Amino acid sequence: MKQCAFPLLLSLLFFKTGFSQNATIILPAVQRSSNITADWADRAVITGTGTRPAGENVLWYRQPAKVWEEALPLGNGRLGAMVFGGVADERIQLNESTLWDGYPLNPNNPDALKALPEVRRLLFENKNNEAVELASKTMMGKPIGVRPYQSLGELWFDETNVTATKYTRSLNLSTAVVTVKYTSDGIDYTRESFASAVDGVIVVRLTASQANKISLRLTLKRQQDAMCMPSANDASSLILHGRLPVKDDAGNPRGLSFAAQVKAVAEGGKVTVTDSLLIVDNATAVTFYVTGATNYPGLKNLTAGITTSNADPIKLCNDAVNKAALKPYEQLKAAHIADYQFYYNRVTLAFANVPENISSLPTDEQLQHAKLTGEPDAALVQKYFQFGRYLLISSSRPGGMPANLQGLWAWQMDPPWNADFHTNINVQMNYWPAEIANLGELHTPLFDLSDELVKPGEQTAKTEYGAKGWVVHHLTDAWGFTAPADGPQGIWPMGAAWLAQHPWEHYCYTGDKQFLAKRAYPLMKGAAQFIMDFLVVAPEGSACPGKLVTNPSYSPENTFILPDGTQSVFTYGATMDLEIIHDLLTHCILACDVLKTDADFKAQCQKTLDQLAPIRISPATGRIMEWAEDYKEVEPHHRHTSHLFGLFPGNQITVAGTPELAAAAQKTLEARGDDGTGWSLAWKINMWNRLQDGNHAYKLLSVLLGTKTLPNLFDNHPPFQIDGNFGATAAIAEMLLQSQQRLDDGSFVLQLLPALPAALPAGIVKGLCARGGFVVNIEWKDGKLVRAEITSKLGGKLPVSYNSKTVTFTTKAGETIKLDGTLARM
Ligand code: FUC
Repeated sequence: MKQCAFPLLLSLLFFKTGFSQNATIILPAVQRSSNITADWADRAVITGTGTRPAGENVLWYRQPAKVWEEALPLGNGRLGAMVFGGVADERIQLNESTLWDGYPLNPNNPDALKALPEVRRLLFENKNNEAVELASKTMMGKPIGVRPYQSLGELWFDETNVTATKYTRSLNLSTAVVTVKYTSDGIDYTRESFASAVDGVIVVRLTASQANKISLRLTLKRQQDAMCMPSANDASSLILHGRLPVKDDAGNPRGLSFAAQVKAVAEGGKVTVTDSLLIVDNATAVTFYVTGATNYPGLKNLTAGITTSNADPIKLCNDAVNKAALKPYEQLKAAHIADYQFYYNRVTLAFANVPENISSLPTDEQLQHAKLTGEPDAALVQKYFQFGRYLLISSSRPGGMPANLQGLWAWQMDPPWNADFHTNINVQMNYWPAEIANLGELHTPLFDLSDELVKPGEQTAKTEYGAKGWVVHHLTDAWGFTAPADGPQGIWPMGAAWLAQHPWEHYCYTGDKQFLAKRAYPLMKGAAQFIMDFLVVAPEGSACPGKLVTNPSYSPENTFILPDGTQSVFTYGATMDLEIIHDLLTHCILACDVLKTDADFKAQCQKTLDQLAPIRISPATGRIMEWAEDYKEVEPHHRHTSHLFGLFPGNQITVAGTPELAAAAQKTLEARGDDGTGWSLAWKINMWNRLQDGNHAYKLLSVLLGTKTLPNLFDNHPPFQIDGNFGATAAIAEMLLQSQQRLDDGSFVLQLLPALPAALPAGIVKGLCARGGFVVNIEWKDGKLVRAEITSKLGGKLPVSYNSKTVTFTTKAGETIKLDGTLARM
């Protein structure tokens, strides 16, 4: 099926007129039929300047989006929308988080296991490229990669107004409502949009200050594989329906079915639907109820072995819009805001000393100011932090899919890197803010994904490595792909071990032993079982004889120079592997103690840890060595700082506990430099925080906001990739609070303002979470702690530290400890 066809269709969006070579006519939205791209043109001429919308954490602009990366995101965890805010021509691009190409398959390479001993021998004999060649031939998944996450479709409409004044469009982060406002011919027009998790619809409402002034034509579109048509059972709805064309090896169709629906309810005027057009004439107000659905079986079903679903996406859409349309608009909106604020309102952040002349600028100009001055204003940092929380609330809800490389927002049929779940940094980074920013429940889709990967991961472990436990390589999809993908960089069997850090952290923050026993520990144990089978003893003549190392091993995705001047990527015992393994086995041992279980397994973990090759410092450079051999990197400023996993998100390298390693980590960061892709910067900001150097952290945050942030505040790899948003959100929180230091009695030290930058001298944060089950409010001024209020959810010991002083309290569940700037009780 191809995209919807229009009668009298003109095939170009822009077409040159016969009168002048350069003049172009822009067609009204519903007549456009060229390929869908990121670009958008609104025919309206906008004059004058709109005024700043009310509210503090608001993204706002004085012109519609000309490109997708300027549009404003809405999401309810499952449905996503990008609102362009066009006046004459509006585009709302739609996503549904389960719309993945592909199907479950067995991608494991049967040749891998036989080749593994030879690959290992070659690597131990420093014949790195011979190993790369053999592994590339024998170990790669079949197919060698995953299929993409795709856009659901597009809602386009054109209105009669082609001029506007006082134009603004905005996203209010405290209500999750996008508002477009303008005046045309003396009439004030307002459009409000939100994505309701309560009602499973995106609601768009158009109003005008005079009766019967809204007339428009609307259609649903998709680049491929779908048709737009009237609803069979609703005279005011359009449906976009399709099926992905993928077939299995036997030729059976395996693609998901999907649908989107828009229903219009007008006040005054009338709504008609013909072919692929929905027409509203002379309405005073109109509300669109938009939804989408697929027959994806869901992560929980896939985990249970149920790989197909009989769900009818058209019926699902119909039910959702009809149910929503029965409710008054104000009721839908109030329910949406209440649901959203249940999460959002848990944390407030207010930096003082915010310069009003800059903080009142439209967001794109505020960003431009950050770029020109090299330093973001504090209001932008505050907004960026809350935007990160907004994005997680909008793209990761319990029971749904985890946030992918683009959260859930993608306009393409083949987004960059398939908008997949990259497990060698990116999907984990998405969840760094979840606990500290008081959104712990939103972490659960990542655990659901991990659960779903266990069975296929066990199959991969067995087929490719002859190992027990579960393994995930450097990426996965919605269908449980766990084999090596893409190329040699995909032979990185550490994904499960890293993923297993997350449920452990969830336990540390919540103290939920039931969760630890039922969900976290099984994931951790299975990941550790794979690791313990995979590790091998390094032979004499290698860099670490007698020690346990990974082999093959890859420091994502870096290349080094061999002594003979050639380049390679494969090695044994890359430092990141050792750090991830140290993290995992340490946590497994702690979990066994908490749960009083598995003494033998615990002993095995301990024995493995004792024999694991250590992190080493290069005698030549004083930096943390990235590989077992002290190779030079091809790209000294490479974006991955993998060998500092132990600094962040691990906790093996600490300023207080391992000062030599911390100093070497600092040298490593200095050598890697203060630039990078969006996510790379976000990672390094967190690392500088852990080195307690808030000023250096802020320097990199300034680079991120000044150079790697798109006008809509989306992170720019480039291209758009959401991990940098989430990574930097966690980093802003960790400037103010850290709690990773675990004492022998199981309590965690709460460090107040551990990496406060001079650029943020005063402010109040309320509601950050700390390990051990604490909720923390902090006020500071002139760069110094003024007071802190720490509420204990679970009771227990509370060590608090500030400025090298530590005081320990004993708390009862529900109790709030109030402290002054010297940590004395108030
Ligand atoms: C990793 C990174 C790339 C990109 C991709 C999605 O492979 O090295 O920069 O972010 O993930």
